[in-house]
This record gives sequence, C-alpha cells and structure tokens, in this order.
Amino acid sequence: MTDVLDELLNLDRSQLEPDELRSLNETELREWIESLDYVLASGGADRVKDILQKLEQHAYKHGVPIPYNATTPYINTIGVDEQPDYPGDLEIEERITNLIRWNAMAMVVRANKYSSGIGGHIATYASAATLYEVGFNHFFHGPKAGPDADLVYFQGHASPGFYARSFLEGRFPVEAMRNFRRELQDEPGLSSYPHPWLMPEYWSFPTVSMGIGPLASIYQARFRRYLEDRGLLPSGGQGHVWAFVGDGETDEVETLGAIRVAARNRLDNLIWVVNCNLQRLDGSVYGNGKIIQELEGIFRGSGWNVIKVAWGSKWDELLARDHDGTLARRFEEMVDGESQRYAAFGAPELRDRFFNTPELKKLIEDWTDEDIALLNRGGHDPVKIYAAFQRAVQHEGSPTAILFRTVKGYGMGDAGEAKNVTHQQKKLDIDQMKAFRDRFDLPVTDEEITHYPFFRPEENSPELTYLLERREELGGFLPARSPKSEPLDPPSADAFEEFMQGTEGREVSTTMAFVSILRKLLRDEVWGKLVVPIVPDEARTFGMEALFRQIGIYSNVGQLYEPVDSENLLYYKESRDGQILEEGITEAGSMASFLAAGTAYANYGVNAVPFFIYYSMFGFQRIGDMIWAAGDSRARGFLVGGTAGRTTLAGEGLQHQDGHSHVLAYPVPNLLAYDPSFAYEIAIIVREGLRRMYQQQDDVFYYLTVGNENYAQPAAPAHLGREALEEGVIKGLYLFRPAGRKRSKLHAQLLGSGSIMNEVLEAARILEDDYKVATDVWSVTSYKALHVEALEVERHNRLNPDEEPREAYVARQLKDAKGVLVAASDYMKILPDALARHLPKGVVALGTDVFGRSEAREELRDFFEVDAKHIVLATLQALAREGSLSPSEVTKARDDLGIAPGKPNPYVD
Ligand SMILES: Cc1ncc(C[n+]2csc(CCOP(=O)(O)OP(=O)(O)O)c2C)c(N)n1
Ligand SMILES: [Mg+2]
Repeated sequence: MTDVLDELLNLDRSQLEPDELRSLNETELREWIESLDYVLASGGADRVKDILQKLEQHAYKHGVPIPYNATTPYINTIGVDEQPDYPGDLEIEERITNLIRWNAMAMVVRANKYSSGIGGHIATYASAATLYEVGFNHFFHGPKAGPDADLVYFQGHASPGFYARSFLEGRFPVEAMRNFRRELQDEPGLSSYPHPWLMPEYWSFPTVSMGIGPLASIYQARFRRYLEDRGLLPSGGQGHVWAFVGDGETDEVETLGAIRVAARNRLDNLIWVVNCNLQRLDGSVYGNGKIIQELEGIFRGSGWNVIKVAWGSKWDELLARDHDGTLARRFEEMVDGESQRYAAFGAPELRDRFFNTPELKKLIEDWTDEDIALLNRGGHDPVKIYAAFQRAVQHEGSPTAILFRTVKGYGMGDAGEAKNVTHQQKKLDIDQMKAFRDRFDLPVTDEEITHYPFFRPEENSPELTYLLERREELGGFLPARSPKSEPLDPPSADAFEEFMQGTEGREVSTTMAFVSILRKLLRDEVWGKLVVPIVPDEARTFGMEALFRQIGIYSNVGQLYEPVDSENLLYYKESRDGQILEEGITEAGSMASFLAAGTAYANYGVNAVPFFIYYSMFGFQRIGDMIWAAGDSRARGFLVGGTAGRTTLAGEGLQHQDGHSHVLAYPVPNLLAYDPSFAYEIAIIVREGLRRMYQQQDDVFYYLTVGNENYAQPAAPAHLGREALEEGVIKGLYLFRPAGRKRSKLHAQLLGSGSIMNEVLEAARILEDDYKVATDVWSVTSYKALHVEALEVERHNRLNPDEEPREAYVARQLKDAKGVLVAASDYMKILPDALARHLPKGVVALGTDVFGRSEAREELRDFFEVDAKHIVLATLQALAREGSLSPSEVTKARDDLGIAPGKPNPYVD
C-alpha cells in the first residue's frame, strides 16, 4: 500500500499522456464511487452523508475551496418510486379540469367580444389549472373543516379559473359569468380580480398587486401559530396556508424579502406553490438561465423545504433509459429561453434541437412525434402534483416551496401557447376556439362555438357529482370568506375616564398617552387578550418597553437564553405565549402581520385588535400599497403613526419628518384618519374605533398620529357636554376653547391639530391680549372625516334638489363663528385647503409642506411658519383683508412679532 501511495505521490500528472490521464481519472472516480456504494449499502444514507461532510472538511483543511452550491440536479425531487398512488379518478378529474379551462377561456373571450377593452387573462390560469384542480379535489380544506381549514392565496390573474369552477359548483348564475368585469350591470358580473371589498363572501385575500400576497401569506401562517400558542385558537389543527405565486412575481422584493421569517419560525403550515411557467408579462422570466434552479437555491439557502416538479411522467421513461446522466446534464444545459421554444413549437422542434447529441438521439430513436409530444412539464401532470402536495403537507419543521414547471397559455395553441404575447391574449378567433375544444375534448358543437357558450353538465352528471362530493368531503367550497366573529361591546366609558381628566400639569406626549391607553386596554378582561401590539423594532422609541415584560414578545420557541437585562425589572422577555409581535426592522412585515390580525375576525372568528405602531414617515409612503390591501381586505385595527409631525419630530431631518401621511391617508376609502392633540381625544377615538369595528362590525380601520413632544394634557373641556364633545372629536372638529374676550370688534376662529394646537392656543392668547381679537380655538381631529362628510352632503344635495339642502357638519359648526378662519397643523396646507369650499368663508392655511430640516422644534416651527407668531400674523393679515385692520397695523404687528419679510422660504431655500 505504501509503495502504491509513494508511487502515486511521485506521480507527475503533467507528464502523462492525455489518454493515460483520462484513464487514471476514470479509475480514481470509479474507486471513489465503489467505496461510496459500499458504504451506502452497508451503512445507509446517513453514514454516506457523514463521510461526505468529513471529506469536505478535510478538503477545506487542505486548501480545497468547495464552492457553495444551493441547488440540486435539475430533475424532479420526488423519484418515480416514491410517488404515491393517485387517490382520485384521473379521467373524470381531467374532464372537469377541461370544462373549467373552457369556461374560464370563454368568459374572457366573451367579455372582450361584447365590450372590447374589458380585458381579462387566459394564459395564467391555463398554465396553473391542473395545480389548482389537484388542490381542490384532494387538498384544500374549506371553512367547514374547522381547525383543519386551509387559507389559500389564489394568484390574482388566474381569477377566471376560480369563477369557472364556482360556476360548475353552482355558486354563480350564468349571467355573472357573462358579465365578467361588468360589475355595474343590472345583472352584475364578477369582479376582475380577488377583491374582498367587492366580493366579501367569496374572496379573502387581494393578491393582484404582485408580491403582497406571498409576503402576507408568510405572516398569515405565523399569525395562525401565534393564535394557537396564545390559546386563541385550538392547537393541533392541520390547516395550512397555501400561496400560489407567479415565477415572475418573485422579482418583487416583497415576494422573497421575508422568506427567512418563515424558516426562522419553522412554519411547516405554509406551502408556496410557485407556478414556474418561465414567463411573465413581456416574455421570459429568466431566458438566459433557469428560474427553477435559481429559486431552488434561494429557498434552500433560506431554510425552506424545496420540491421541484419539473418533468412530467413521460420523461420518466427516458430518464430510466438514461444510465449515464446524459439527459440530466442536458436539462442543466438548457436555459429557459430555449425551453420556451419547445413549448411553443412542439415535438419537431424538441426532436431536432433538444435531442442534439448521438446519446440523446438514441434515447428517442423509436419514438414518434406523438410520443415526443407527450413529454410534458411536471406541473401539468396530476400524479406528480399530487405527490408534491402530499409531501408538502406531511413535511415538518420548515415551510415548503414547490417549484412547478408549466407552460404559460397551456392549450391555447396558435393563440398564444408559450408565446411572448400570451399573458395579454384575450381574443381567440373561431378556429382557435375550435382547436382549444378539440385539444381538451369538449362537448361544444361548431355552431355553439360562435356564441362563446359556457358549459355546465347536468346537475347529476358524473362530473358535477364528483366535484361536489370532493368539496363536501374537504369542508366546502373555496374561495369563501365567511366572517364569523361575535360582536363585542366596547370598554365602558368609565374604564377610559382617567384619560378625560388630563395630567394636572404633568407633561407627557400623546405617544405616552396612547401607550397608557393601550396598557389599560391590555388589562381589560375581554379586550386584553385580543390586542395585538405590532412594532418594527421601535418599541423603545415609543416608550413601550415596559410592555416587553408585562405581556412578553411572541416567539415560537420561547426564550432559549437568559436575557442580558434579566436583572432588570423590565427585561426583554420572549415567550411562546408572548403577545407583542416584535417584527424587527420591517414595516412591510409588520403590515403583513396587521393584515393577518386585522382580518382574523373573518379567517378565524377571532376579534384580534392589531395596533401597529411605527414611525409615521415609514407608513403610507413606504407600504402604502399594503395599507390599500388592508382596506380591500376589510381589515380592522389601528395604525398608529408615531414621531409624527414635520416640526414636532425635532432633529431628525428630511427623511424622518412626516408632514404628509395625513394627505396620503385620503385615498384609502375605509380608513379614518385622526391627528389628535390631547390624551382624551385619543381615548375617545380608540373607544369609538373599538365600538365601530368590533361591536357594529363596520369594515373600517383607523390611522392616528401621535407625537413625542411633552406638554400638559388638559382635561376634556366641560363647556360642550360630554356627548357633544365626543361627537365633535369623532366627526373631526369641536370648539375646544371659546374666546375669553367677550365684547370685541375683531374676531377670529383658529383651527389647530396635533401638537401645533399648543401654538394655536398661544397665538389665541397673544391675539386676545395684545391685539384685542376675540379668538375661539377649535380642535380639528380629522380633516379627512370633515372632508368626506362634506362631500357626502354635497352629493346628497345634488341628487335631491327638491329637498331642503343639508349642511355639512363642518359648515354647521362654523357658520355662526365670527371673524376670520385660520388653520394650522404640522401637516400640509392642502388639508384645510381641500375643505375650504365647504366652509362658510375662506380659510388661511398654515402647514408644513416640503422637505424637513434637522433642527430643534422652535426653529423648525419658525422656519415652516406654523408657530404662534406666524399664526398671529396670518390672523391679523386676514382681518386686514376683510377690512377690519389696516395694512400698516399688520406691518407693525409683523415687526413687533419679530418676523422679517425677507425670511427664508421653506419652499425654495
Ligand atoms: C405590483 C404589480 N406590478 C405589475 C403588475 C402587472 N402584472 C400583472 S400579471 C404580470 C405578470 C405576471 O407574471 P408571473 O408572476 O410570472 O405570473 P404568470 O401569469 O406567469 O403565472 C404583471 C407584470 C401587477 N399586477 N402588480
Ligand atoms: Mg410566470
């Protein structure tokens, strides 16, 4: 042995002839393989793994860099021998799938025939039909399955397919199908995409803004665990969260950006079905590479269980013939752009170009073109799909991604199968419809085709009987949304009474006031356990760290370490029944948790009350689309924008100072937005929110901003009476302090919001004391609420000219108010300006438009011209404009107030 080694070590390979070298290499390799085979036979796979790991370490130690490889060979993960028997009737399922394919295609083509430009998509569902059908017939558990019910995120652009299935199930009349995308007809048609807002008994998750569905599904699966771990849902349920994801959709950062969260939380209740049809809208997803392999690496690297279903059963015959791995190597070599050609041009192209070596040609030497045409992609093969789904459902310890290879526009033939234009193909001519019919063997005559018919077999036909039986056994129809939570009474007014009393001179911020309200709620017997505080690594910023200890931070493994601050009373406590969702630095992830918690009343029958507390700057403008999705989803809960106000958040500068989130709140129709000034206002708003959302079950949600400026919180003013005060706070405006000066020629109405209210109060004092202006001070808690109500009144009057015109709430409140109107807030001037035409007279708006600055509060308020002196000047100037003061009086006041006419303009400087 030593002699051999010596000889080998002395061997200088560079001196060998090529033939000798090749032969030596082959012998070496054979010996290694034989050794491995021996170990495998005698010691099993684990022993082989062990040896390979040690060998790898050994090689590293000797300077052999072994490149990291996250991918496995480009063949199916589940071998033929491992495939379970198919439990269903393949033949009848195929017939059902074909009917659904037809109806889905017909509804789009028809919609476009009768009203061109209406749109719709065929190709997405065509590629995914069999994936969904195996799911519907064997896996997706409906609402009646209780704790085993699944939640399914359906791919939005495949919606015609689900409608077509529901049509067969008898859930929609034919008119609804005919009027697809015509929701405003007398016989309303079906909505374009999954929108719970528009079809609240059908859709649960809006998925069509790409990336949001996949991201939301991760946090949905985690939230389900959270509810179980906290005892709000029975544990042991087998329900899964399924998310269907487009391969093109994986380019959205939201899609893949949080996949490690799923692995870290060991979410084996989460299954992603990635439909890799290799195409997106414009063309190939990754024509120069292989999207399936790329995604495999990403998911495996992030700790997911990955199942690849690339090749259909017919390929197994060739793989069985392929003893030296030639075919597997050819798969590796073929990029997606090449592969797309075979799907588009069929068997002759595949024969000529794919089987391009003598070894490969030999594999198919006895095959006809018909045989070759059966070489399908794995995602169209129900047997392979079933095997993958079953393995995913049984898998434990991590989430699963199944990467299915399919053909986009499958079955569309000339009309677009695997063509680059297929995504937007919505017109099929009669010949193309006939070809579709023939391909899927559908019972539609040539004559019928010209009318774009929908086909539904007889009620007791084998197809419908089978389909309905399968759904019945699996717990009912899907998609289905069925809110099932009980109405809850809001906390009693007494419980919140302490916040109505003010802080008796103690200076606290509205953030602190909000946190006190939250803590109070957490101690409530009914509401306490339902509150879900969500923070993106910002709890200390908002003074919420006491909650860490009080209610704990949720972790699915508890706390495996002794925290560094364990000696501290308020230590960092993680626990399995922890209540806070401390999401880390991810507003998008936190918002996904808000979506899950805010819709738990519909998905689980649990009245969860999310409070998502974040930097107001990083809300609407960063995750606005998710807030939009929350509106569509009918989510309930509170978004709390902390460190709000462009001049209230001092020192942080342009990227942090928010002066516009209240403007961005306008577009979300069912969102109520408040910019409160005082603790009692927040208490009233929160209690009202709980009443509306959880007792009255209105599908609205709330945004409130809180600031970090400390000031004495006043007691609720007594002059209005409690009821009128509450009404005013909720409707958006009330008289906070009537003028002190009674008999005066000059009058002003100042409107203040948020922390700028203090500047308004100071301005009122100056106006009364120094300029003899009797000044009422109003608190505007919500410009949006005032605006929306005024628009409703305006519309009512327009449509009912014969009735006594109604008055908008804001106009009614201010109509008898004397003098000029001046409004100031820490938000953009557009808020009061947008309200202006509903007011009895013009308003001067002061606000904080344009980029922020790093400065202290006082300087910022001077710079943005929202401090007391600028409010005074604006009021006096308005009085001069209406003729009550002379310009020279205002000029003098300007100088007395110390305002230079040439002061820098925040818009420009
Ligand atoms: C955020 C967002 N951007 C763009 C679109 C427009 N869009 C709709 S479908 C689509 C292509 C989808 O491709 P893929 O994810 O691969 O799904 P497939 O239809 O191929 O299954 C695009 C770009 C969208 N719906 N959402
Ligand atoms: Mg695609």
